[in-house]
This record gives sequence, C-alpha cells and structure tokens, in this order.
Amino acid sequence: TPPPRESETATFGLGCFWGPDARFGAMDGVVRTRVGYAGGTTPSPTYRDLGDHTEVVQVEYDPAVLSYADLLDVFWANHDPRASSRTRQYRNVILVDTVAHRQAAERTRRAVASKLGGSVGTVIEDLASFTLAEPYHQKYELRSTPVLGDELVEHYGDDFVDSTVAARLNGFVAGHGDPDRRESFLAGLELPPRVLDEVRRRI
Ligand code: MHO
Repeated sequence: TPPPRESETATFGLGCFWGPDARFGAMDGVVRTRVGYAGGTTPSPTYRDLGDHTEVVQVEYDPAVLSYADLLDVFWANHDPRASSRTRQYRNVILVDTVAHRQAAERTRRAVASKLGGSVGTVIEDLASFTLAEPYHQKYELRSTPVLGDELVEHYGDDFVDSTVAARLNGFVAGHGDPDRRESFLAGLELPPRVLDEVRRRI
C-alpha cells in the first residue's frame, strides 16, 4: 500500500525497538513502521556498531485518521518518564521533524513533568538522520512467529518492511489492537485463508 500523500512521520526511542514496532503497528491510521537507528552523529550505524545512536521506531501515519497527539499518548503511556535510560541504545526519546511536532511533544512533556512534580528523563530532540535497521529486526514479532513469519516474509518479499498489513499483523501477534477491529481488518485481507487462520490462532 503506498502511503497517503500527506502522511507524517513520528520517531520514538522506547527501549528495544521490537516492542514499539508492534505496538504502533497495530494502530488504525498507521501506514507503516520501520525500525532503525537515530539520535546520534556516528555515520552508518548498524546493530553491531551503533555508535552514539538509539534504537527507534519510525511510524508513518495518515493524520486524517490518527493524530500526532494520539501517538504521543501511546509513547508516554509505555515507558517510565522518571527513569533516565540505562544506555544510549535504549533511551526514551522523541525525535521531531517539524516545528508543530516539537511544540506538541514539548506540551506533553510539560504536562507529564507537572503531574510527576519534576524530573523527566525523557528527552525531545530534532531528528537529523534515520538509518534503517537490518531486515531481521523489522516486524520482529511477526517474523519470529513460527511458520506464519516465514510465510509472510516470503509473501511480501522486499515489501515486508513497508507493508501496512505486515505492520498491523506484527502488532496483532504481539497482542495489541482492539479485538473487533482486528477481526474486521483480517476479514478484509486478500491473504491465503490458511495464513489468516494462523493469525487468528495466534491472537
Ligand atoms: N538483546 C535484547 C534486545 C534486542 S533489541 C533489538 C534481546 O535479545 O531481547 O535491542
């Protein structure tokens, strides 16, 4: 599925990127998710040689369906903002690519700080670069689901990382998403029934 013309991106560091890849991928309005390395300056980061970068998920979404504020709510609800991150690899960070997103992110950070009465370890920075992570990290939950993962990786081939359906299924097999919406999404897919039954069995 090509992204809508006016799609926007949101980039978050939330610990190991496998988890947030699935969590955001399950949300209606998310067009694709990609995991990668960002937030540092070292050229050409890889998983084995991360330099000063952080594991992040980059969410591409349709703002007509899902707002940046909704994504920020999920971001704040899924980490402990008081903890400054153990390592730079896993730090909690919002990487912004527009002034509007920076302002929205800062508003939420101030709200969290006043609710907690002070120290928030989570930071907001400008997104300077994003390096796509290795294929085996993309849609990790789905990829590592026995049989189903291999089958879908083969089905989508090089499109696996950018597929909206793969993003959604990655979230579903990790237990995310509202059950009714999940079923209506699955019912509309043109995947082999065998594959769909296997997804249903997993969720
Ligand atoms: N090494 C940890 C996290 C991986 S995540 C891509 C694990 O195996 O669970 O950093």
